Amino acid sequence: MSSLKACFREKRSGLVAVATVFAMSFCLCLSAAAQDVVDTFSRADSTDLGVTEDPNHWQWLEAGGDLQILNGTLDMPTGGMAVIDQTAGGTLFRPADIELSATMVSAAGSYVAMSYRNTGLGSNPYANGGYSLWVLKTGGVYMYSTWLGPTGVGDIGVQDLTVPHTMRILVVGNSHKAWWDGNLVVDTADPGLPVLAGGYVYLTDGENLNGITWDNVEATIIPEPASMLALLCGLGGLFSLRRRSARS
Ligand SMILES: [Ca+2]
Ligand SMILES: [Ca+2]
Repeated sequence: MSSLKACFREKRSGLVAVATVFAMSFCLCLSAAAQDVVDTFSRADSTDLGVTEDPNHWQWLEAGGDLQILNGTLDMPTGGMAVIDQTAGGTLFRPADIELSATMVSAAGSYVAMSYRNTGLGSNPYANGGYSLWVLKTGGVYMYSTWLGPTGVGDIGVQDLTVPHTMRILVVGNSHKAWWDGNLVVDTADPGLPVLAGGYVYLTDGENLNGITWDNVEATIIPEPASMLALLCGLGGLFSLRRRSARS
């Protein structure tokens, strides 16, 4: 009888330990997921960009030009730059691994670009350390890395950039992938990657364009592998304990 009690106590303390690990891991992942950015710019026309629509309310920083909310979009003049900055509580948006997407229209139709993991602020993000993905109207797709320079990574044929297109970027470690209107157009690795410390996300007009209109911006921080591993271990431990309980 006493050995039965001891066995029960052991099993219960094991369950508590695994549940604690699981809860902590789950919270870690939730805190990462809670850093989502969503903005459809569905607010009144204003030269003040305000904050994003997700519950975090990230601040938009005008890093170049006078940007404005116009007809439910973010309207960016030549040389304009918008940066997702921080929450009112001071949490910084400086992800390393991220999924990023937006709809964009280029008034002059020359090219469109988004920058990420950028190490500095300023009207020319290419002068900082960081990455950008461009699609040219000629159909050339380029990935710019401070460490490798502009690298042609695809050709998708002539594009009419004066109508809305969607760019989606997924960067994890040194893997960079991009989709254009839902089609995978970049799948490459940057062997020169020196750091994974993260950086700013820019919506960029470049220096010699004629304005871009942005809409439906979404950004999600990809949880660190350590958090994911802890979550999987927690789940695995819970399931194995349940299996053992069911057998005995
Ligand atoms: Ca403004
Ligand atoms: Ca909109």
